[in-house]
Amino acid sequence: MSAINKLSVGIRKFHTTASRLRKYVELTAVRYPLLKRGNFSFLSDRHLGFFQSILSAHQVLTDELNDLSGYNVDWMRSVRGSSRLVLRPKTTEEVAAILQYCNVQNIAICPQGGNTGLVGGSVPVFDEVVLSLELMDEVISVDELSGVTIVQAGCVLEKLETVLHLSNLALPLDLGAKGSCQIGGNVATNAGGIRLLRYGNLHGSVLGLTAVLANGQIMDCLNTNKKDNTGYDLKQLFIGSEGTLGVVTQVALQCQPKPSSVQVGFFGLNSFENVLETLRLSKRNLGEILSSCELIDQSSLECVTKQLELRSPINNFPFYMLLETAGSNAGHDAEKLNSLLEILINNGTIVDGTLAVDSAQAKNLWGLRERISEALACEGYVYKYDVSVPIRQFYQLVDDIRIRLGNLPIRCCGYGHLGDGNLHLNITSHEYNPILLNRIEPFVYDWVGQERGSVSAEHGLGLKKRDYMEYSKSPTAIHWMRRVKKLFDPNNILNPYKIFPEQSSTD
Ligand code: FAD
Ligand code: 2HG
Ligand code: ZN
Repeated sequence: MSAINKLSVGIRKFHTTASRLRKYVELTAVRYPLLKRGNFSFLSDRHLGFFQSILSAHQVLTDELNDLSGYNVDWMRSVRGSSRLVLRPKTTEEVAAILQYCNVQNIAICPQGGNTGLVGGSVPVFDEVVLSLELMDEVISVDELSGVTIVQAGCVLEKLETVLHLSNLALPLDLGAKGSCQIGGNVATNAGGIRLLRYGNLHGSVLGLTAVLANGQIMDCLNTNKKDNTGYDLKQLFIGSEGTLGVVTQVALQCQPKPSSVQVGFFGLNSFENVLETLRLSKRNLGEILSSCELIDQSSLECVTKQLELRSPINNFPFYMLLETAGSNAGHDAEKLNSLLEILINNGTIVDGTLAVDSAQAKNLWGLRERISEALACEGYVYKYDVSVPIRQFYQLVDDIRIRLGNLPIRCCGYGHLGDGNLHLNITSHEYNPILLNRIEPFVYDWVGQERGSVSAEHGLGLKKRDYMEYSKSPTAIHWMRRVKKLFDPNNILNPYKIFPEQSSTD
């Protein structure tokens, strides 16, 4: 165990460009004046004294200027809370002691992982105490034979990936934020990412977890068996619960054999019909080795190349696709990909493209896709929509919103996990513009609702999407979700203001 933790793995915290950091971030309470602070206790010296008595000095941060600002602002720099305290427990027991006390004292808590969430869920809205998992970053065990890996929730995804590679294993999930996001945050958001097509979502890959409930009780669901039908599978409740039902402290993951052969191709296409045909034939011809199928439109590529000074091997296509295969036999995999490409090129579906010859090239191609969010953030304020839509309608929403918005925004672009029907529609303007926002919303949600899509495919609801849950969930489902929340957290101390719309007195 300890051998794993002693490994020095150089994890790159994925960088934030200086221009973004300079951007002033309005307080959430000011930007959203209708939000009302819940009837929670205000932090007192007595409370602080208690936390200082159970944690060491470096686990209790109170310096607003030097320590707290990064925990109060989200990655997008779009919401800002005013917490005066960050607690950094190291063990499940410390988390339990904190929550037990907060529950009795009526202190609101905002659990925080790597703070890469995109829906305003990971930072306080008002003065909630931030409970950061960042010091709980140990890889507890890795079993090469079964692939079962147990890890503390605060472990950064990229560190875990590096450790797993040493045992010839691979994670079942991967995402552009892997240099900063934590496995606990991934579980709490049920993060999707670029491998979901191959391995499915975390409801399948998480074998077990430990969560601390609002009252401080430790719920041990750290199952490591592949099969376990002994009653309700309670761990599933915490996957995607966005810190509102409990704090995840440990996770048991089903990992996969590391593929020995990976191929990455980047292609230009002249129409969305051709995109769909490429998806159809890729699924059919590549079968089990297809590991990613991503779409990038012209505007997204233009943004990522311009803002981050990246170079694309091909240009001037309305659509680009990034295909990846991952398998165990290089010759066999290459044969499959080549015969697919032969068909697609001969029938004119793919016009131009390139195949990475080594891992450095593959990384560069992936950069053109994975760094789009970062590039968009350089343009100013980003209106982000992460929707599931029927695959034939995948791009229609981007076309429709462009017509609707005219030249109000800087850019409307669409990209995403085509193979999973998950579109990332992004719109940018120099700064936050409520008039533009009112042109976009609720239009986008109505559009998605009519298609019976999902208004949040993978990022969750957090603060920003909480009022739109009803577009994708029935009133009965929402009613029972509220009942579950009440059962687990009767005092509503865990991530208040998130996921659920404000309840009217008649609800
Ligand atoms: P945070 O952002 O800190 O928190 C997210 C939510 O989880 C919050 O509600 C928080 O309260 C809660 N939480 C965090 N840790 C815990 C815990 N231990 N217990 C209980 N609750 C907790 N998302 C995708 O799904 N797919 C992608 O491809 C993807 N790509 C991204 C690329 C970039 C560049 C960025 C910036 C973000 C991306 N995201 C993506 C969004 C984000 O990275 C994921 O949602 C990620 O899972 C969040 O993990 P985190 O550790 O940063 O959690
Ligand atoms: C991705 O797939 C992430 O790159 C982020 O989910 C999407 O920023 C976005 O809209
Ligand atoms: Zn995504």
